[in-house]
Amino acid sequence: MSYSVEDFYPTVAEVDPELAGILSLELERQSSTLQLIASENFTSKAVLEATGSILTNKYAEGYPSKRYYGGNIYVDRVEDLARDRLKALFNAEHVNVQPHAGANANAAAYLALLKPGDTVMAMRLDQGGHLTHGSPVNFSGQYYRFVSYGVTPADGDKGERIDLNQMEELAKAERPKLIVVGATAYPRVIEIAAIRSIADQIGAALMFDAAHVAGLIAAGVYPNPLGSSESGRNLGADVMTFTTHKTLRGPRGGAITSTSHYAQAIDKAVFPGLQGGPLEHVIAAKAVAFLEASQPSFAEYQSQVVANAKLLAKSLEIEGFRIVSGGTDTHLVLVDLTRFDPELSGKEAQEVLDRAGITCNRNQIPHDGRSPFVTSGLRFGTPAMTTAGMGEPEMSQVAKLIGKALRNRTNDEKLESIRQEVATLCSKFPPPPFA
Ligand code: DSN
Repeated sequence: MSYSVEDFYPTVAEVDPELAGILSLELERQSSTLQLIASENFTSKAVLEATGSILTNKYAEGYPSKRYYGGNIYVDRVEDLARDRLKALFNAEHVNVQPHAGANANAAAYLALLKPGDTVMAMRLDQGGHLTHGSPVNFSGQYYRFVSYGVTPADGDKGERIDLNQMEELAKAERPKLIVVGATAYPRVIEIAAIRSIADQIGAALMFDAAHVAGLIAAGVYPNPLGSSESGRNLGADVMTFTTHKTLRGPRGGAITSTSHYAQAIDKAVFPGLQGGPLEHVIAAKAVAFLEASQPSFAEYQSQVVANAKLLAKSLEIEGFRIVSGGTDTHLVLVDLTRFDPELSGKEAQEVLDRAGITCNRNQIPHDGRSPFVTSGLRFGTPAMTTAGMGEPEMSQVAKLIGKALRNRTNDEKLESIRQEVATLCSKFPPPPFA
């Protein structure tokens, strides 16, 4: 008897109507409200199918041809496919597609490059850095000694850039073993060459956390920061970690690329250092996403993501908001609410926008007087709604809806009518899996 893969996919509705009901509500939410969280996207149907595939049944500890379990003849082919495609996508000497998430990828990079207690220099969390860049509540801040750099003061569209002078002084004073760049809320391109030269002055390794911008890099709309150890002096990062589900538009997960110099250390750190069995169904979906990201249409998509973010920033400025760094070079826009209304916190603004069908997240802004739980800012991103087909005219409409909702934040009737406007707009742009 032979089976086709379809035989293995009874619907959730048949097996578990309770869960199916919740999934339907979430589907309705995703397709009738605006998804403006900068770290989210809509994957393709092919990525969804691979993520839900029978590969979830298989244990495969180890790496292709070096597994600790039998029966991996096809799993090896899947993981090799993902690795080869990722290598080509980023022109990388070495790749590891097993990290379960971006945080795991960062943990593995630290495990490969550092010993507990070593000094690491990374971006301040309130100026764009990530929890895994040394937050005291995260393993990174507990096992390593982090020192932090920040951004320059606000100065129209020239300020709030990574402060290279501060970075150089701090590097010379603290002599970190590793410098980490890359951020979760930094809208500008990071100039890797200048930072590489700071790292070289003190003999530090350089890691680029590309969680947010990996898709932009794959498409060539953001410079590839990964260096090479095969061409003499390394002019870029030694290691690049990233997530596969943000701008890269794949399944939830992480990955690492590095120069060949760090290949063995990275692989040993991911397994057996940090993780057990790899999620081969997710690795299959990563393979699909890497293939999709290598197509010309993906480059067009990412150019539109950036064009939409630039227009969204300009339109929000017209609505009376201050835009951190005066604009954006990427997929994200960081809004300072204090000029719009000093009384309005990021927390309240996020909750009001949720009621109006506009999903985003509150975020600290540089030198924020409010805590990370409250904040004075909002972060918006264009990857998801660009996938759904929105362009610049819609971004200007979205900015107006945001301004209108926040100006009418105590008026329930007004918020409900904005929610209807949002639903009408979204109905014209169904994301691909629902189209
Ligand atoms: N979830 C990521 C982001 O939103 O940027 C951080 O982990």
